[in-house]
Parts: sequence; C-alpha cells; structure tokens
Amino acid sequence: MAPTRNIVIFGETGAGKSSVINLMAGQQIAHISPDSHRCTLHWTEYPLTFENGIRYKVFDTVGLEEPRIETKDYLTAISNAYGLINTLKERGGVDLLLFCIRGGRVTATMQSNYRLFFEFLCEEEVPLVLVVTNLEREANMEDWYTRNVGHLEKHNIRSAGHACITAANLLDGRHRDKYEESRGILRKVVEAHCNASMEGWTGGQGWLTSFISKLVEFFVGRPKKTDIIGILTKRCGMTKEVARQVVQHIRDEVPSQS
Ligand SMILES: Nc1nc2c(ncn2[C@@H]2O[C@H](COP(=O)(O)OP(=O)(O)OP(=O)(O)O)[C@@H](O)[C@H]2O)c(=O)[nH]1
Ligand SMILES: [Mg+2]
Repeated sequence: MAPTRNIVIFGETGAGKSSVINLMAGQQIAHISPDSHRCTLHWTEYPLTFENGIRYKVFDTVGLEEPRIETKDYLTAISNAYGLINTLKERGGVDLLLFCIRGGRVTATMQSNYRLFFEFLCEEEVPLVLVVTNLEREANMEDWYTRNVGHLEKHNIRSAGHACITAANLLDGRHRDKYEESRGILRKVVEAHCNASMEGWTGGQGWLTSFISKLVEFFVGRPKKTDIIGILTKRCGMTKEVARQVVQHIRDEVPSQS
C-alpha cells in the first residue's frame, strides 16, 4: 500500500482552510467555525482519501492574523512549531504545503504567513501550491490568477502550482457547479505537486535553532534567552543541556537580556 502523504495547509483566519479540506475530502471533516485554539502554529490533523485510493493526512494550522504579533505568543509559537515538525517527522515528513488565501488583494499578512511556513518552517524545501478561494463570482475563476500574478511576485510569493476555486458549498445552484469544478481543480493540483517519489521533508540539522532566530522577525520586542530555554525544557521536553545548546547557537538576532 502506498504511504500516506502529508499536507500542511496554512493561511490567515477565514481564508477558507477548513472549507478547502472539506472540499478535497468531499465531506465535512473539518470544522468551519473558528477553533478554540487560536495560537500561532497550533494544528489539527485530518485523514482523507481521493477516489484513486491515494491517502493523505492534512494538517490544518493556525497562522498569523497580522504581519506582526505580541512577544508573549513567541514562545508558544516555538513550542507549537517544534511539536508540528516532530509529529510530521514521525509520519514521514511534509510532502506538500497548501497556502490558502482569499481571492482579493494581496496583503502583508499573506506575505508574513508565506514566509513563516514556507521559508522559515519548511526552509523552502517543500513544494507549495497556492489555493485562492472566494472566486465563485468570477466568470472564469482562473482569471484571478492572471490579474494578480504580478502582485504575488511583488510580494515574493512563489508557488509550484495554483488552484483558483470556491470552497463554499452552501451557495446557490450556479455556484454549486463551480464548487464541484473546484474539487477537480484542487485534487488535480495536489496530485501533481505532492512529493510522491521522494521522502517528505523533516527539518534538517540545526532546523530549530534557525527557526527560532528567524521567528523573531514577526514579533514586537525580543524574548529572553532564559525564557526560550524554559519553553524548550517545559513544553518541548528537552533536557536543560540540549536546550542550552540550541539557544547557544542562535545568532545575534535574539540577544540575551538576562
Ligand atoms: N463565499 C465564499 N465563502 C467561503 C469560501 N471559502 C470559505 N468560505 C467561508 O468563509 C468562512 C471561513 O472559512 P473557513 O474554512 O472556516 O476558514 P479557515 O481558514 O479555516 O479559518 P480559521 O479556521 O478561523 O483559520 C466560512 O464562513 C466559510 O463558509 C469561498 O470560496 N467562498
Ligand atoms: Mg479553520
């Protein structure tokens, strides 16, 4: 039996991540109502199988809601990222990133989420597919991409493939056709770009150290190194010695304040 492929879906609140999972699954498996956990990089996983029998596990995540957020969330983001990457490692690594955005203006928050998940979390080593939702009013949904590809490039948002779709299934009959069409578009692009032959990406040597120091960019203010050691030992289960080593290797971006 072919191994299960792992997909991480990300994007800001209300972009349509849960709706996209349900569209791909062909049934309601992800909750559309807001999650109780709203902390950055928290995740929930859902299993799904396409008609051709290929099995996927989709990790639905919580992204940034603004380009920059409060320092108090920094430590939670570290422990969530560590937990997510470790869980993915146990499952064979990340095979595909789905970046979900609403078809509207390209914003700074979109760009921040793109950088957080693609550049920082996955070190640009995982194929990324852009999923643009809310396009049921377009005569031809693909037109959104043609009009906006220049804006995406300007924000340095690059993708291996894209799907211009509607993920809302409670609209009238006309839109229902587009909803069904969207399922086909989405499944096709996922199959085309999901790392089938290679091992999934699991985060290389020094991943955590590099992630922690890059993460600081999204936060107002700077965390103390002692606080980072605290979170790595208490929430991530590292020994004090290992946590100290991680922090020791963090470059000057996170200066010690203690
Ligand atoms: N019109 C329209 N509405 C959509 C579309 N996709 C999602 N929605 C609606 O937008 C709202 C948010 O969708 P969700 O799928 O919950 O978004 P999410 O990204 O999972 O949001 P969080 O879990 O809060 O991060 C819901 O009311 C959906 O029904 C779409 O393509 N078109
Ligand atoms: Mg959701």
